[in-house]
Amino acid sequence: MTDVRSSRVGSEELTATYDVVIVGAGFAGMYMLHKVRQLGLSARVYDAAKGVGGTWYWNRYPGARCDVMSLDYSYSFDPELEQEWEWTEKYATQPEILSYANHVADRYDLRPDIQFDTRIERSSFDEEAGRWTVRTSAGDVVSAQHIVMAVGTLSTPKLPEIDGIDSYEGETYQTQRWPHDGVDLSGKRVAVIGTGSSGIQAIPNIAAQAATTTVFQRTPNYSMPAGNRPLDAEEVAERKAGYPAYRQAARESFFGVPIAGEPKMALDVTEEERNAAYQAGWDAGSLVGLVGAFGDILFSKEANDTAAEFVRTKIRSIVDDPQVAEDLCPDDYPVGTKRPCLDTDYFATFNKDNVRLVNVRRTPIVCITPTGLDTTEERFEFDAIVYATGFDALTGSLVSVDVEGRGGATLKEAWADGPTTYLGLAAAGFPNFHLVTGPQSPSVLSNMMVSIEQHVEWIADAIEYLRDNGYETMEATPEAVNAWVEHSTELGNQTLYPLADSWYMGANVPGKPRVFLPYIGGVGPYREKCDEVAAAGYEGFKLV
Ligand code: N01
Repeated sequence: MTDVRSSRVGSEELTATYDVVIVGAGFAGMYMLHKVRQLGLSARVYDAAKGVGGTWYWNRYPGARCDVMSLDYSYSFDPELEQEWEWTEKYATQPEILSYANHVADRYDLRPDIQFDTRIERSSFDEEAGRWTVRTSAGDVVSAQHIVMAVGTLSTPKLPEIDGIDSYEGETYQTQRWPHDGVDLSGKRVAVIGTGSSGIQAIPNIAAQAATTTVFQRTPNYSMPAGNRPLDAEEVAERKAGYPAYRQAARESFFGVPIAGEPKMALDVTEEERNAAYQAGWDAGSLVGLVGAFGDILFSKEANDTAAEFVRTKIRSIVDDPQVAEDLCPDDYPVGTKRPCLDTDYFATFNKDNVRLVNVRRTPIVCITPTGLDTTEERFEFDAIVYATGFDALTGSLVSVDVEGRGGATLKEAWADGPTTYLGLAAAGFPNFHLVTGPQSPSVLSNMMVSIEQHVEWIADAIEYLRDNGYETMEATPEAVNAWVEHSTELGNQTLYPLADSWYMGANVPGKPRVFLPYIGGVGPYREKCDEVAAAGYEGFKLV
């Protein structure tokens, strides 16, 4: 047991005691620290990286940029920050977002309470003391009343299960762990495996340098042109002048980005009207441009087919070689049910003489060799292989920490059949264990900044409520968790998402339970539900 006064836990000496331990120094962890400090509480943030920024610290591949507009993908909690910071492009580059993260860390003097280069290895709940004991890779053993898991949703990189992967003797790169000093691929024969958002952003940039670029594609993607451009001073001034109302509209919206007007249904309008709306969505260069064009696209396969065919027609019009165009056309899952992508010249890149597409559905990769890779039909030699093969999303980074809750039960065991949370904020059996943008919350189906701010503020309010009302712990009840999981699953099943083998469904990780991981009830309605729970004295939580 932890005796805070004697600074010991069992036989181990405590190195420190905090009110709150925060795991992760990305946008969630940094804001959480800021909020906790405002409550006058002590906190320590741990992050395995050597700097702040979370996903934007690690994902430095060429072409990495946000695909939510920079004027939306930014904190709203401080009017001075949002007025003073100057975004330069419609979609900010990774370096610009990282410099924003560093600016935030400096502006609120966050660094003294952040310990970099340190992983949380084990956290266990001491029932008698009602506190967590947290052990880090740096040898810290700290006691905390609360743990906030601000670990991000896409933070545990995933390599493909291909035989011989370790035998390769050339240069190997992963988009999710790109070298910080950059990579010079000029004159090299480069393979890229993976055509999700990361691959689709990286491939045109790699192809601009490399002697040859060979893209190994398993599943083609519905990608639209980002239409990136410098921001002009007038639009920035206008947005900044209207920020309070705009941010509020984002909080109340479905995806965390305001969409004007009530959407019509695709099947209620004429083909001309439909295609005009899709064209407008395509031209807008926005993730919600196409999927948000009509209210039934994510719910009706027939409606979805009209949007999917629109994208396929575009791909065929861009790509010169008809067979390559067909291979690039997604046709076995509805548009929007795998994360859509925004690109800059992705499809046109396949018109270059030195770029080749290999459809590994037709000719699967057999193995990686010391000098390249073999498909069922061909032997390839490369100077470098780039893996753009994604993440163990939403749960990977939560269960990789050895978290022991009440009775020594681990989160990994508790979630063996899929995550079970209350509101994506808490899990039964894990008191004072708070999740930021956890599974079964809108998280990855939203503008992450809006969802991060909502969760951080909700958690900070809850911690304050406990303190001010003489409670030590809060814990989601099994009944509340079951009801929320049932509700979240039911909503997911009303959509087309389960039709795709996506990371939303956990389908990209062998052995991971196939469940719909995020919450599709919409950012605004979800926020209302969370606020109601808090207003009712944290209904669904047991407060002790
Ligand atoms: O990862 P992914 P990502 N052989 O999982 C393929 C966010 N993000 O890093 O679809 C061959 O989407 C796999 O094929 P398949 C965004 O939310 C945002 O690109 O499983 N291929 C797929 O093509 C995004 O959704 C931004 O058949 C294999 C690819 O690897 C999420 O991060 C930028 C394979 C993985 O795609 C993840 O994106 C980047 C194999 N054995 C990322 N194994 C922006 O904001 C896997 N693949 C812009």
